[in-house]
Amino acid sequence: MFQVREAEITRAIVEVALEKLRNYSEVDVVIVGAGPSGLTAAYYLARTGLRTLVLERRLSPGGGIGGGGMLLPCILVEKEALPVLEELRCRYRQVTENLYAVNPPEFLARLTLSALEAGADLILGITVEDLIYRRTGQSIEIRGVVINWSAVQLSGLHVDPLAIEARAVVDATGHDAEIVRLLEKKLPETGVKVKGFSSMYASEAEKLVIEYTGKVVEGLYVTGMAVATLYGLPRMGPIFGGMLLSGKKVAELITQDLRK
Ligand code: 48H
Repeated sequence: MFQVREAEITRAIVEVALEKLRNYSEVDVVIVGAGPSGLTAAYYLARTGLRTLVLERRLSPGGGIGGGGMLLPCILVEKEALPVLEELRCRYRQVTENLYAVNPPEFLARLTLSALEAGADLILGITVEDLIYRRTGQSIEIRGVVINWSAVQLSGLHVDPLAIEARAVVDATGHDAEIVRLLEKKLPETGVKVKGFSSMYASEAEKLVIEYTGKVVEGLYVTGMAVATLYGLPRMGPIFGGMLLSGKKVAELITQDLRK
């Protein structure tokens, strides 16, 4: 027999959720977006012991993974990124000399679970709508994010947001590069100009997306497809090696910076 009272359910949910939100009012790293680059970054950051929180607007993680290539249920990863797949314990099979196929649901489940098991946390249904900043001398430092429920944003109701302080913020928002766009719009003195990603050139795009991954201004980093959007790099299509290696690189850079 199920013995549970409605009031008990409400109390349990409110207690657990509010304790979580309270604990996350200050963290080491906030990652905006739970796509392949953001989740990979979360995995590598959390493994170093940094308190890492991923915020995702939608009600499920994975970003562009679920869509495969034009909705065909296959994601491709190049051989350079196989060590990451192996660490995530994600199965793959070789298709050509350089390309390996993974099953999208397994890939997104493995990525998510690996990040969580490493100690990162992920909150769904939250949209990052603004940044916290401080001026230090001539330069600007990002110190966290301003958040609201995605449902509130969709409703158009006027509900003031809350904020999370962080030592580092990562823009992993994909094609729209929403967080660096906030910088461009609201803090023009940073000189940040979002160029928009260019047409497809897969091999060049994969190389450049990793090369350009990194710090944008003090406290703000960019990874994944948002890198291509920020710097006007070519797009790569449905190959994900660059996303994994970009996520890994940004985690390494942040780990070094926060240890200084
Ligand atoms: C909270 C937000 C906000 C916000 C967005 O699109 P993604 O999968 O991003 P990446 O860069 O990890 O991976 C890109 C890849 O999926 C892809 O599409 C490729 C490689 N395309 C190549 C090509 O040629 O087109 O995930 C971004 C996530 C999504 O889940 C969004 O919902 C989320 O970020 N998000 N979450 N607050 N303001 N903006």
